Amino acid sequence: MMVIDRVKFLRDEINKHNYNYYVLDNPTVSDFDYDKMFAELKSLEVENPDLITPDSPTQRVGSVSEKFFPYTHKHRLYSLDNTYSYEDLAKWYERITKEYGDNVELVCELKIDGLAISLTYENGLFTTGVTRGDGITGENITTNLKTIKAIPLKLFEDVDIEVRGEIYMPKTSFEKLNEESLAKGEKLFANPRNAAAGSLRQLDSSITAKRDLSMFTYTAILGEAADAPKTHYDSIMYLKKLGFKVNPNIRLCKNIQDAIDYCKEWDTKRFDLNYATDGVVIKVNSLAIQEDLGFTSRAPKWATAFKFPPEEVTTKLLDIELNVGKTGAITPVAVLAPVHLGGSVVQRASLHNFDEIKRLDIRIGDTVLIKKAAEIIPKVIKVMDTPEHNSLPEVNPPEYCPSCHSKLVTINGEVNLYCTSKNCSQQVTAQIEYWASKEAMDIDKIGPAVIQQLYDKKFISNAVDLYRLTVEDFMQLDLVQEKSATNMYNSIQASKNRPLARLLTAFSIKNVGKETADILANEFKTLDNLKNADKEAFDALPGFGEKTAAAIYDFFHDKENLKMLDTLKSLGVIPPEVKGAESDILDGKTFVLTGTLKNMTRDEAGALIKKMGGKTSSSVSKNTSFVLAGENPGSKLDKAEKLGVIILTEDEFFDMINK
Ligand code: 0OX
Repeated sequence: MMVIDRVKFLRDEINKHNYNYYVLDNPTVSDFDYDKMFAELKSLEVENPDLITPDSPTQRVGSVSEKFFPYTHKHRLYSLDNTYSYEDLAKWYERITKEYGDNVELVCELKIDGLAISLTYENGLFTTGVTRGDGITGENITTNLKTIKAIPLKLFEDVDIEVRGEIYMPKTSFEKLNEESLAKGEKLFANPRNAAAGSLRQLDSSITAKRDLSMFTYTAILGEAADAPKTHYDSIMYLKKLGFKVNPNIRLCKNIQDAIDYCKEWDTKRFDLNYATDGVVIKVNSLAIQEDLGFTSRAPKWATAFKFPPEEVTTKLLDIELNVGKTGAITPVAVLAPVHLGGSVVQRASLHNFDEIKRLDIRIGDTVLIKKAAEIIPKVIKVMDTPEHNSLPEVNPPEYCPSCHSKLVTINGEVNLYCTSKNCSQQVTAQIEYWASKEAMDIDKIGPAVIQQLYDKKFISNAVDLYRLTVEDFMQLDLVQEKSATNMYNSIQASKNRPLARLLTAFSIKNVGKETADILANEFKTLDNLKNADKEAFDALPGFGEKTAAAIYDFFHDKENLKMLDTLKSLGVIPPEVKGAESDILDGKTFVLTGTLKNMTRDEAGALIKKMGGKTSSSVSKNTSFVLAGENPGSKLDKAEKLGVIILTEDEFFDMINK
């Protein structure tokens, strides 16, 4: 074979594998074989530089530029009108149907939260890639864009075309990048969008090449050829045919109701995706109607965006409050100027601990970026650059408990500060609140306000005292009548025989949450067995570290705690003995559930797994035995694939347990 043929073969082969992996998400070669072919191509090209073509995969690696050059777009990149309301969507559609008749077809696309760019291809070859800029002029970042493997260097047809799309960084890659930066002591990115922007802005494109960036293409600027697509949907299919990566969740809709249904569906499903989205873009499907509708001064009239409630906003930090938790841990809480975030008004955000305050250099009076996290309470992720920041005083960790004023301590080199007083009122009320919570003893008629009153009026000084209260006691609380007093009393009585795992959870032992308590209860069956167990027995349990084992052992060997256990028993708080699992077919197996299951909810599946002797966990690790994946699985599936964890469909899972 001539060298030129071998070079062409390698180029096409590598490009095909790139396309399968980065555009279709369907790997077709091992890393080893890929690297071998790449090295061979590289060395043939070094020997024969005249054989290098612009679409060679070797042309994706970077070079250093001094600056980016401005580039005026041939066709302006418009903005998008947007709304948070379905009513506005209906009004927008009504204006269109008035002119073009009922049932104007629409296309719904997820609005990718990345960076808009424009790519030009001449004769099928990628020539120029430009940032959006102000829509009229952007920056030429072709060299950086060439490193992104989802961007084809050569199309499957030799056409002249300009396309637009969104560059993004997958959520898991963003997290990994931040973990690495943290380890190296480098600056962290606030979100995947900033990480993508920072990666594209590199003058040294070999840095961009190392970042996992991808692109969804959503606009084709087409010529007037007779066989050119006539609808937006067909133009997207055409982009796909040319070799571009398009978002798979695009949907053709008959009318605005279909489009609203799409928005509602993705309002929650989007959290299962491995890329950030901030809304839905709704476009008129017919290109003829699009052209007829035209543009306002800033946006097309034929498209609109439905925005999901924001997950991140900036606001002013008014104060830092100190909270004493049920374990005595002191957590700083941000008091914020109220803002809308993720569909509700937020006034408080978590600051984790004082190391975090120092790391982010948070000062009272700062403007901060807050983010809705998986937890209910949002967190502060970044301080915005403002002129006043430097003149504000730094925040120092407290020395004394804000509630009982005892000296705070650190334990085992942890970052948290602890109040270790047993008579700290905030700590004790936090423990009682947790005892009564849904997760623990589930005393549903006793909330934080009632607990605070009972405590302040000295009816109770700990959770055990709840079981001594009478209906008459409750009637002495503010605004409590006989009926609700009876309900409160009854809900306490009803908690007396909760399962052992719940009681163990209610004890607020450090590091012992619901899942750990489940394991302890299943393993030891009774409180007496737990009291008699030695430290090694706890240490030997799967996933139990030395510290957790010690905390449990110490709890069951503390004089006051043993007295409390006796008192609980005498008051009738007696958990039934734990029976063995109904089957042990899943003994020792840990499952992670993701996506929507057809035949049951994830909670039901979790209960079934436990009944069969298995365990569930919320995150995938090398200790995960199986991932049970339903429809639209999230990033957990990607992680499982990376770690080589076995992925089961619902049917395969049923086959397994029915064996
Ligand atoms: C996105 C996205 C952005 C076409 C004319 C105005 C908006 N972020 O995912 N823009 C558009 O379309 C342009 N579509 C999208 N899917």
